Amino acid sequence: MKPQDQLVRRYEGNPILTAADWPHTVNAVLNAGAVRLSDGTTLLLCRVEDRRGISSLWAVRSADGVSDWRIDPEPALLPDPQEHPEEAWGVEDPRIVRLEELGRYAITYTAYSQAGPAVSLLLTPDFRSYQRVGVVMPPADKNAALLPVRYDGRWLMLHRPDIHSGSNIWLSESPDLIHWGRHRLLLAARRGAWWDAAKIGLGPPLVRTERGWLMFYHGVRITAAGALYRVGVALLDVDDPRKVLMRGDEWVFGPSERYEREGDVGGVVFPCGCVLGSDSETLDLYYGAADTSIGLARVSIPVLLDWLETHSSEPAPQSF
Ligand code: BMA
Repeated sequence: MKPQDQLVRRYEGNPILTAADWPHTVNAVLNAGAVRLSDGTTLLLCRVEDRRGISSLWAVRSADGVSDWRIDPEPALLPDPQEHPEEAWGVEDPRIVRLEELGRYAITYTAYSQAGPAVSLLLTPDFRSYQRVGVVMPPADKNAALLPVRYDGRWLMLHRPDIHSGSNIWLSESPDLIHWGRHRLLLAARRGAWWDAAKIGLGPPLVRTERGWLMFYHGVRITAAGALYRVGVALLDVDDPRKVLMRGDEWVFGPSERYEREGDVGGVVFPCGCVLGSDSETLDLYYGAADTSIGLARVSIPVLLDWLETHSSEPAPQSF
């Protein structure tokens, strides 16, 4: 096996969750946010797509983060088209970050409607009760996550607007989680033949390491057979996350197994959540496979950071 193939190792029991695990008929279970709760339980907030095509969010819990998933009896978040017309076509792809200062988890998710995908924010103290903050980034925007701490008194959010200049990762600031500004381009899709040329978007929330904020992002390449969704890495400055320190040139994780190549949208791996192991070095990535099921893959953070040191191209300065 080549070293690149060992950077991200799949769990041999994949997929860990599928539509067949649900107590009622659903089309697909995919793109889950993830968090380890204070009692050690791993909680996944799964996007569950019904057979109309509309998605809702369901919490599932496991003691070891791998097996024996218990599905909460009620969904965590159902679209509410009456009160929240921005959710008319569903709620999708959550990312979860613990905000210690507020004693809350912040869940950023895609609110989908005829206006396009928007970023909405949901707060919860315990994954039992939820408070909608509402739309924080108007359409078309998705793939958002907060940073867990303020910088200079302001919250930071990474997100992916779809605009004239392309589908790239932006960073915005807020004093109160409601009003967002100081928007700036952080990381742009590459061009031409690159694996991340068509568009890029944040994967799970950033992971703090000794060498910087580790970012996993998905990169899309359009081929004659359709889009390929693969995963790459970048490193941001811990003192100033507006600075990209490194960006891996090759992707580190891509669709290769049958459950990643075949499904509603074949050729897609799409991580939205990760959980740090008790050794503080191992990271479990939870990813949507072919927009159909959920897989688990494991990464050693030091090994990945060492790889990045030798496989990083000079990040191009970003202009507006
Ligand atoms: C993206 C999102 C994801 C999906 C991916 C691949 O644009 O909509 O929900 O997993 O496409 O189809």
